[in-house]
Amino acid sequence: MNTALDRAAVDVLLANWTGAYTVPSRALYPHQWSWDSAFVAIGLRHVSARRAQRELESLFGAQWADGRVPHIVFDPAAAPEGYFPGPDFWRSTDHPASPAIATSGLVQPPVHALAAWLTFRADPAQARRRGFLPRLYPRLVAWHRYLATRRGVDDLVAIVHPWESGMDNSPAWDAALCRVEPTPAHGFRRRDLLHVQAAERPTDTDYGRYVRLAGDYRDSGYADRLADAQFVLLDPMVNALYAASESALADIAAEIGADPRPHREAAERTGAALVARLFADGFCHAYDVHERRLDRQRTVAGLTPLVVADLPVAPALVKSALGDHFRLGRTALPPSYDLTGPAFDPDRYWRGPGWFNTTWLVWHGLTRHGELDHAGRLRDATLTAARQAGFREYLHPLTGEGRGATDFSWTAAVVLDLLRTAP
Ligand code: 9WN
Repeated sequence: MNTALDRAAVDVLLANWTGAYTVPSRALYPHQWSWDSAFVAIGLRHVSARRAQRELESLFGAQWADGRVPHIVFDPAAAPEGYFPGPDFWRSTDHPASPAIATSGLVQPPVHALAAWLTFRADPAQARRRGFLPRLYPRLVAWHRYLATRRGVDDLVAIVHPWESGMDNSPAWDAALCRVEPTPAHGFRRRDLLHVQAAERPTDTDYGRYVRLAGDYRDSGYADRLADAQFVLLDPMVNALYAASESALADIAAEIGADPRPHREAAERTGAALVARLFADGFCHAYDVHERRLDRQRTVAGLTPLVVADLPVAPALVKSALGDHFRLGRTALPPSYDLTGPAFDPDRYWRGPGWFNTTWLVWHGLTRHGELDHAGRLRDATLTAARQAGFREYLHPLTGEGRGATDFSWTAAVVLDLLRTAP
């Protein structure tokens, strides 16, 4: 049975490969997305280590001169009306730091160094022959430097738009978004609703606010003046991935003969700040920098700090994961938002459905902390969910019914990784 699932996952990755990278979904997302490519590389390395390297190299080929890795790299050959907001909205090529290819100006969670290290480990001899890590390392360092300097808030990294969290309409952003005046719905044309039912996507009001924030950021020249920005949040998942990726950068540095110490120290500093600032009541929460307030709601992002090695609060997070809010191992997939929370909606995008990439992060974190029984049960449940629903973008977390796009790349990739790496 696993052989059929394995073959089907490989087929999705091959079908979504463009020759240089993998689109998340042929219909809904016909360009390259930043954190999608990192998850794709983690799965693709089992099919072709070279292709997985290429996936990351394509993305970093569109890195800006200021170090930012854009959240979307547009395919110049794709129809401009295929995705909104497209190149005409972002106008990246007007900016002196942007590459020649059109991109967005926002970023996404920094999973890349972790993905690069796992990709290297899939075939070290071949990666060394191609000079994969020596070429990528300076780019990864510049990316992290951008986050630390332009987005840094006391050893943590801030996001300036919900899209930067990867969990676009998470209830953790509701309070901050309330302060943003939405662009009226007649001011833009959504394309996502051509492919997915409206009840499974963000609302028009959410979109109006996303467009307003992104447009203001663009009009500031993508300047990262955090004091003036309307939305400045510290997200536990972004910071957990930053810390885990700094640890991966330490491993990469040691492999290529560079100094790993600054990366180990950065990982420790971010891990400690994450606990000090974002941990409360057995859970990690988002923090609103302007309001100086923790949002006490629980989202799956608050469990992902398990990916940080030696996290002192890991036992508390495992306990929270097993409790009534997430029922780890007793749902089809861990929900993206608290099952008992006031905003829980099992169908709508990041407000309840289970997602495979965040599930992989929780699984990876449990494994890192030696919680092998829980990790094994989560893996089995995830494979069952994929067998039943196919490689959907997200699922009803309790029934396991598929939602969103079909043949979704990171779903196939992380399922493949669970099949190939776990015992
Ligand atoms: C906006 C591509 C991306 C993911 C995000 C997910 C969704 C985009 C959208 O799709 O966001 O970036 O149009 O909804 O929320 O995590 O990277 O798969």
